[in-house]
Order: sequence, then structure tokens, then C-alpha cells
Amino acid sequence: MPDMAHVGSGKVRELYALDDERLLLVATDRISTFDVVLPTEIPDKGRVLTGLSAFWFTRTRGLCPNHLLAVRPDGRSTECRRLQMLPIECVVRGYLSGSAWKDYRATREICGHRLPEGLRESERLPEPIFTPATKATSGHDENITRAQAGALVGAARLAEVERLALALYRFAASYALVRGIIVADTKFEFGLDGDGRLVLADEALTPDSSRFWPADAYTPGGPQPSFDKQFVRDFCEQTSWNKTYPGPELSPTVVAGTRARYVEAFERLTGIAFEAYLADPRVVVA
Ligand code: Q0Z
Repeated sequence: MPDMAHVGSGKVRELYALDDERLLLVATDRISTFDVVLPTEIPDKGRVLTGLSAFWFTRTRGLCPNHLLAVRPDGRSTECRRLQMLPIECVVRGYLSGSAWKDYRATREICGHRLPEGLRESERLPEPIFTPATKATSGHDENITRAQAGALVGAARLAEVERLALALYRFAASYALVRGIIVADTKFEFGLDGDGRLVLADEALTPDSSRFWPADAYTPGGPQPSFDKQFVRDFCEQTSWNKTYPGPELSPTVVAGTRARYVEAFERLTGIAFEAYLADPRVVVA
């Protein structure tokens, strides 16, 4: 991206300024596992994630305004409204996994939500819960209570993001479940526009910002396979890699299998052939 102001790098995404009011969000084909970006790319992964995010932004416009302005013809970059981002990660969980399972086992609580006794790993929660986290600039996001989150964004603002995040999760999780995908949890980011209105931003409901599980394999009582990254994780577990930088090169078989899983997630969720998206990415926002 010569000639464009680079304003940020994520593990697998890049952010550029188009002008004072607009950003360009670019999803690369990089993949991370166990928090390490691997040296091998997954062809079209960035396009799958960009297409999915744009699909969800379009489908949830009635629940909450969002930052999406346009999907570029390359299918991997989107033009977005530049917002004042809130300093919290808005996580919603419908199932007990990851740090929530760890916290539950230690205290039976997660972010101030007292949960029933006897829940198993990956079990569906009685109700989805809002579990905010801090945005770590390095290292891992840290779960915080709603009181701590309220101190960061204001109590009224927090109540509004909690209501919106839960509504977005409920909509997407039920939509996905019918199509064979469990959205176990997901992370939203919100910003404020020039008029102080809340706007959904960043990426939304992608496999990188969520845990997607194949519904047909769901068996609570232990960890679940990842819809998208399971081949990569299995491959990495079979090597002697110690899960620190640098990660291993992936075999062509693992690359092809993983690409197919991303494409499958796209097609199941959107009902759109991925080939049609490649031909004209605007199909997801129509
Ligand atoms: C998103 C991030 C990425 C690195 C800032 N609409 C917006 N307005 C203002 N800021 C952002 C957005 Cl999306 C914003 N991030 C996360 C994305 C690379 C960091 F692609 N940071």
C-alpha cells in the first residue's frame, strides 16, 4: 500500500488512513495459532473474513449502525468510517470455553456473573453473558467486571453496549446454528461517531473474532474442535513445536484443508458461493 498512511498492524490485519474520516481495513491471508502468526499463509483467508464481516454488518444494520462504507473489488479490504473507539473488548459468550472456563473453574464466576454449579467445559450457558475485557497492547486481553468496564466507558454507555452486544450475538448465534455452526463466543468492538452515537466497528462475527464450532460434533465435557483451525492445530500438535515464535511451516495438505474450511464457513453462513464473492464482493452487502 504505497502512498497510504499506515495507522496500525494487527497479527493478521493492517489498517490505513484514507482521509480524516475514513480508514481502509485490510485482512491478509496470515493465520495465527496458539497466539503465533505462522510463516505459511492460507490463500483467500482474508477474503473469507472480509466477506463474512461485511455480510454480518449488512444483516445486523437494523440492530446497530456499523462502520462499513464499502467492500473493495479485491474482496479483502473495506472502507470504514473512522470512529473514536471504546477502550474495551465487548465479548459475548453463549458457551463455557477459553478464559471463561478457566475463571469458572477457579471461582464459578466470570466478569462478575455468578454461574450455576456443575457446568462442564464447552457447555451452553443458561443465557448468553456479556464479559468485557481490556484491550491489551501487548499480551492477552484481561477479563474485567462490568463495574470496571463502566469506569472505563461510563455506566450508561456500558449498559448500551451490553444490550447491543447481546442482541448481535443472539441474532448471529441462532442464524449460524441453523447452518450447522455454533458461535460459542465472539468479540465486538464499538466506536463513537461525530455525534456521539455508538457504531459497531472492526471485524464482526468472523472465525478470527469468534469461536466457531461444527454443531454436528458438539460434545460438551471437553474442548471442542475449531471449525476453521482444527487441521492447523492438529498439525502443530504433531510437530515438536513449543508454541513460541517462530511457528512451523504448514504442509500443502493442511493449507488446502484449512482453506476449504474457511470457504465452507463462508458458504454455510452467507448462502453465497465463494466463487460469486470473488467475482464481485458486493454480493455480500446486497
Ligand atoms: C480498529 C485494528 C487492524 C490493527 C483501530 N472504524 C474504526 N475507527 C477507528 N479505529 C478503528 C476502526 Cl475499525 C480501529 N483497530 C483494530 C485493526 C489493524 C488494529 F486492521 N484499531
